[in-house]
Amino acid sequence: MTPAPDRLLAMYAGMLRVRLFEERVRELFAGGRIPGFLHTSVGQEAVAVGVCAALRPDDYVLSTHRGHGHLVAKGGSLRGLMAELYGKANGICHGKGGTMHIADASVGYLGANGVLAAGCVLAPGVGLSIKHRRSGQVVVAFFGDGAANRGPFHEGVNLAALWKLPVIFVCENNRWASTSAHALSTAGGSIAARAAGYGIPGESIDGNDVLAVWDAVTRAAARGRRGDGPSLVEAHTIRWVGHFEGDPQAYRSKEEVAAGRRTDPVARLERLLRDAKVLDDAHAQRVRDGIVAEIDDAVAHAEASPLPEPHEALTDLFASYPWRD
Ligand SMILES: Cc1ncc(C[n+]2csc(CCOP(=O)(O)OP(=O)(O)O)c2C)c(N)n1
Repeated sequence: MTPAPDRLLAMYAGMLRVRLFEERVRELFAGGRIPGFLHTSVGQEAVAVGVCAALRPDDYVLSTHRGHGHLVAKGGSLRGLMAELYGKANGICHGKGGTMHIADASVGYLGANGVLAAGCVLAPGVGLSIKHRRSGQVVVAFFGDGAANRGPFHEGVNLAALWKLPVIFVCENNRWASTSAHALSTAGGSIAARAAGYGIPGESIDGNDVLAVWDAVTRAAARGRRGDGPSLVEAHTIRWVGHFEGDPQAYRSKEEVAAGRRTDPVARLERLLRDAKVLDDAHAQRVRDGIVAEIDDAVAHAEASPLPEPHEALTDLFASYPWRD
């Protein structure tokens, strides 16, 4: 199955948007403009974009500590996200979520999460709500290869499989869990193969091929919407940058990172589009210029936005319950 040319172009622009956004975030962080501690997803764009391109706008995603790309791909506003990373009052969560606790329910982004594999146990809850409402939606739980070795992954997959919930578990296997190599920390080798233990489909795919990701998630979403239950997709990709910004990466070689860059998912789709005569130099430049202008605007907006007022420190921290007020 191959998407129409306009959808391919949208995937290309989507990946470039994530790439350029994350690269700008890295620069801003290094220059001291963005506070705190953050993880970027440079190199992993095909997973975020391939997954979200296969979803409906009203579908949900549960993200991770490396979640900017997931939010951008799900349709989150660059202005709102950038201002949030700055901790400013105009951010999506009014500056109180930051990189690791941002959420934007308006686009179905139910939250980044600093707790590894937390999305795997939240997803069955979301899936149960979908099932009760018979809304035909699906929910994606993103998690890393390191997170797949935590209990919540197994608990979440078990429950979703038992109750046939419309959940798609998407493992972004970028070969490293912080400083721990996948091969030295993961029994059995394959995370996708763990699906068999729960009686659900598990697929291992090239996560640097946006079309392979889109195809696998399109099928998993159709299965979820039919009421047949969850799927597990293991997308093999590469983190081009440190685990966190400022990571000296003493645990891996420069050659490994250089080899990773040769599998560039953005350049790969660009080549395909150029070969198919769907994209030429002028068009590619227009796409890039448009994205750069949008990022410039998001940075200007974040810089100009105020910090939250001290008296607002406790506002929006707790959900309001309809039966209370
Ligand atoms: C429950 C829990 N344990 C430990 C950590 C600290 N920690 C943050 S990121 C990370 C590695 C995560 O690796 P992986 O799941 O593969 O995701 P990646 O960082 O590669 O995207 C660890 C151990 C945490 N955030 N949560």
